[in-house]
Amino acid sequence: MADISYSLIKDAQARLTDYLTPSIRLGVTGLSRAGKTVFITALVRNLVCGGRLPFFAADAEHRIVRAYLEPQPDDSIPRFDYEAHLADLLATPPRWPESTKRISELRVTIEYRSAYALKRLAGYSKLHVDIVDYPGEWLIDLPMLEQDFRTFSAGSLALARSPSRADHAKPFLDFLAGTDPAAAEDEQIAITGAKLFTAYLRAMRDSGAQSTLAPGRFLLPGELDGSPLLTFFPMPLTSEERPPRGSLAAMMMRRFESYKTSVVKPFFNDHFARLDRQIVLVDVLTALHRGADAVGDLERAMTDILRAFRPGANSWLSMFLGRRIDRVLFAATKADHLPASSHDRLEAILKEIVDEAVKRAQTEGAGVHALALSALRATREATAKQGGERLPCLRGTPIKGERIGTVTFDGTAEAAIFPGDLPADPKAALNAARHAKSASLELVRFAPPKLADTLPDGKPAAFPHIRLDRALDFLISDYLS
Ligand SMILES: Nc1nc2c(ncn2[C@@H]2O[C@H](COP(=O)(O)OP(=O)(O)OP(=O)(O)O)[C@@H](O)[C@H]2O)c(=O)[nH]1
Ligand SMILES: [Mg+2]
Repeated sequence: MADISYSLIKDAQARLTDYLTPSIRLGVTGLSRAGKTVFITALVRNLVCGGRLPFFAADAEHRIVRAYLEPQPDDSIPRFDYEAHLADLLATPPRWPESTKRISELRVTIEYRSAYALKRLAGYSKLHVDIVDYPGEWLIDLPMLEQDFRTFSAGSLALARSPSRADHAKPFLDFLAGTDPAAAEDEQIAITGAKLFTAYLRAMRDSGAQSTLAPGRFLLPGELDGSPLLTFFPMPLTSEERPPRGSLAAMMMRRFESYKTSVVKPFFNDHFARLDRQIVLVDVLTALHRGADAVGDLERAMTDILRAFRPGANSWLSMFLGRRIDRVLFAATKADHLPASSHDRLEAILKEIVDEAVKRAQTEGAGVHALALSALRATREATAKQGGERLPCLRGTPIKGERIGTVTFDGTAEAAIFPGDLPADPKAALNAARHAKSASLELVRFAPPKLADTLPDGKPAAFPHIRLDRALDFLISDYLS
């Protein structure tokens, strides 16, 4: 009996301590393939293994005692499968983790020595970092909360008819031209229209588009696949009046509203509005590589995203969001595709894009920051001889099937790649990219580096990265004072 009550008291004490431990909710997002899973896996690995993080103030000041995983506080969110993603990276040969399509969460607890002598008297301090990984496609839905079906349709169709999209949208637009909004509602027409609209969104995404792919669940339906919630499409509404009851247009309008109520609002309330800090991972290099359309699209996407995080004073979101998310970091991922001399330049280009997006979104840019990083460095800097000259290059193992010119890589051989330097002037570089059909940037996908699980002394090995520590510093350092 005494034993039981003792253990109950211990348990209650542990829970109270846990309750009193400060926590920070860190959102990690980015569109499909931006690098979210690799970022979280590498970040957690470097924290728990005491990796080299010289620009992470608490680590540079030797104040981190240890970091470890703990059960997450939210039972209803799937756990981020850190161990499985790690196992992929440590496999022989190493492989990148599988694509993930849903929200997930992981709690890392950091034990540290406070920078303040008084606080140190109480012993080590603790911080829970709750990392929430969610698809950027969901974020792009948030502006829908401010729209009715008429404004959503007008915006969505204007974009579909724009020159860079009209080809992909043609089957859907042709279908729309032959469909009467006043006709009686019909499930089969709704299904056909939604399929064609989704095919257009998918084609845009596959061509590298990063913006206005709303509704986001059309591309990432998950458990909603086939549900009436996703069986609608934008329709031109000519008259100002409500469409007649029982018409196709009324059916689309009803489903649009249900999508907002059943999909977008719960995401907003249960996840988005609870975040303290946010990192948005952006594949800037692929946009630069693809040329003008992709760059224009990236800029539009950044504006949309900023409107979600930094809504203008009169917006619907600002009423609900308050000022909870006080820092947003945009990070250009996969910087290891460039030589070190270009990392600052990539960062400067992203800053330029962010500054302009801040202006366009008519928000203030306070607390918005940009940097370039590689969560897991897959290349090494090297020099190669060419015609008697020594040139800086990158060494890595391109993934099977990747090509440069006439060379196709087999996935096993290492190669020296000359990706080319980014221009020194970010404004000029961005202007050139806005007009270029394709950039002069060589881009091949690399296999993950061969990583050791443990060091010779048996301790777990940290992973190589570029500027991951600076990201961590911006996002959480002030919580570790
Ligand atoms: N070279 C290099 N490649 C990276 C890095 N991070 C991500 N990648 C590449 O980008 C791909 C996508 O990374 P993920 O982390 O799976 O991206 P994600 O955003 O989680 O993707 P989804 O789960 O599909 O939304 C990987 O398979 C790698 O090919 C990096 O730091 N360096
Ligand atoms: Mg993922």
